[in-house]
Amino acid sequence: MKNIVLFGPPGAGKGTQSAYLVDKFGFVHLSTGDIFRYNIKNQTELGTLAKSYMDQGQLVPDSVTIDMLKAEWGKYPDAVGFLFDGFPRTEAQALALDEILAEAGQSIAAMIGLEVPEEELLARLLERGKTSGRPDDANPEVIGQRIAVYHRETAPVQGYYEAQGKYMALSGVGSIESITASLSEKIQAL
Ligand code: B4P
Repeated sequence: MKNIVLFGPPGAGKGTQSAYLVDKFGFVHLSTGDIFRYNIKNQTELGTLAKSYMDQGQLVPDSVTIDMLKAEWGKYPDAVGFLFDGFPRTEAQALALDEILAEAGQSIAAMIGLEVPEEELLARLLERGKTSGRPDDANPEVIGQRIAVYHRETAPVQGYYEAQGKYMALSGVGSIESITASLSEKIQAL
């Protein structure tokens, strides 16, 4: 089983690329952002809680996010592999993910980080905000906050996987097709 973490700052192209990789490799796609948005749309208790953080550009607390991810992961005992998108976003989440997988005799094969300059991230998210209906994309201040939180809390997760020899970087700038091709090459070589 190949379990991959797709990593990068907000707007790097994680969600965009995941859709193609799922088609190509048959991964189960676990996007914590998508799961939170599903809960917000359906007005669940979890959704109300998540929204209060997401609208401010803050991370949803680790305990809530980890429990949710574990429950989702457990729904796919026959998966050929998982593509984790937007998780782990903190070192505590990375540790928890290793524990969850180890209990099932599994592990992460690689973390692939999409690298995109900050001006480009801001432009992409503002563009998406015009049509996505996502409050966290519509406001430049909230986007700035998300990028700051990424640098402070999420970027160190790269070091966690580097220490295990599992981190690889890839440019997230260029056509969506060319980035999918480069990602696919890396995944096939694992
Ligand atoms: P996410 O849903 O993960 O949102 P994101 O970081 O914006 O990435 P996304 O995948 O949606 O965007 P993409 O880069 O594909 O998180 C949202 C919020 O949820 C977080 O801020 C946090 O509050 C909460 N959350 C989620 N996970 C959490 C966790 N583990 N712990 C705690 N809190 C958590 O695409 C961006 C745009 O770029 C798109 O419009 C796309 O069309 C465009 N684009 C993509 N590739 C491009 C390319 N090559 N060229 C040009 N444009 C491109």
